[in-house]
Amino acid sequence: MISRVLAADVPAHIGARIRVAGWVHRRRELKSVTFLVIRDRSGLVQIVLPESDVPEETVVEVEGVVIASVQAPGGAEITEPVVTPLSEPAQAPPFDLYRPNLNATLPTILDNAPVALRHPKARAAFTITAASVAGYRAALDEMSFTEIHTPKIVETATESGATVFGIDYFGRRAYLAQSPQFFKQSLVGVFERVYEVGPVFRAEPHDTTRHLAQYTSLDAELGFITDHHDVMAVLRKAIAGMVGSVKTRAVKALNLLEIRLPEVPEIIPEVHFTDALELVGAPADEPDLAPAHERALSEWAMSEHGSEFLFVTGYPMRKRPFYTHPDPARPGHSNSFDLLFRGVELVTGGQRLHRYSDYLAVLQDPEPYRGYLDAFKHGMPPHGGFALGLERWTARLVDAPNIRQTTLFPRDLTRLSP
Ligand code: AMO
Repeated sequence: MISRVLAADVPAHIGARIRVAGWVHRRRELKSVTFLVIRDRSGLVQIVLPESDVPEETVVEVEGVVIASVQAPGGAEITEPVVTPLSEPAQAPPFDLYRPNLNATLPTILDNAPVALRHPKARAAFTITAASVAGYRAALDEMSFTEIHTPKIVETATESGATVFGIDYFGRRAYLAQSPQFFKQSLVGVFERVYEVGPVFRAEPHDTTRHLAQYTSLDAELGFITDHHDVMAVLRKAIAGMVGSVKTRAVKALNLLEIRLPEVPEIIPEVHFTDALELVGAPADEPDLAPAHERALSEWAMSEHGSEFLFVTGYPMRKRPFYTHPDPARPGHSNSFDLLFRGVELVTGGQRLHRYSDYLAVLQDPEPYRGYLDAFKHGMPPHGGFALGLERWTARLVDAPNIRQTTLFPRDLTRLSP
């Protein structure tokens, strides 16, 4: 059998007999001729034949001769084809995959995710996600971080106790990990610099456009820092690596979605939490930033610094988890930060407590954290880290109004399938 040629490479084979394989993306019947557009992972190619009744989304193999054709996508088409169906669809999708956009509501798209994701634009967002992760890994590898894989079934909540999923673990109470927080901190004691790309779980009680019950967290943690600014410098490099990777690996997706990638400034502007409240006109005793504040601050960063990224530092200690390191110079504030990107919080991070005695001082009941605290008993360097929400990142890159559009199979308050 002749070997398979990808759709995008067909124009390079004019005059040759070739074999392509894929899905019937579109069937167009004219009076005396039928056009089948075949879709594979590389793109589309047109087949011309006298007649055909294969329905769209049939999986086919086609052998035929390539000729130049100015009207065909890519400037070439396949004639004299022998079309062999490999799998016939049992049902037509509830939308036309060949139209420029999926004309369906978000619930319909999500209910039919396995087929909706075949739409070139729906799929493109996920090639951008994949390129982002490749860039993240490359950037951290370059900075001599070690990739780790930590348990997702855990003994205690790490973030807010309100958003943890409890499970039955052989008759004991266990939880789905909200973050690899404790593990990544312990492993600084082993590798000094670690990162993880993995799923995390949040029992988010609200139905919002930026929260999922399961999302992908890009975590990092590093030792021997002076303060959170060392962490922020690593994060900047990681994001520059992600943008650079998308630029080179996801060219087709970028063009298809007409995406404008952000510039990552050499120095990302930074504003202290107290000044941020003042900038947005919020009361000085406000413990956190509301989504509207984050949008306003992003606008300010753009107009004042020409940056789509903004670090907000020094969040109040009372709103940060117990492992957060206080700011020695500003009582009540922490050495922590959020990174805002295009109006939303994309990353949270900061310096952590690193002495065993500090943890004993902040934890009313250290018993549930015994496993975690062991690392600190045996000596831990000053350290810190961050976590970036992957689906939020892609949503902001492709300007998707809802995070579910950049999640393959979203999990939320009501959705458990597909
Ligand atoms: P935090 O809880 O702020 O921090 O989460 C970090 C980042 O993860 C994303 N994110 C979410 N994305 C989708 N759905 C959700 N429900 C959701 N919740 C959070 C956001 C957020 O900025 N352990 C700390 C990180 C650290 O300090 O290293 C943590 O998990 O983009």
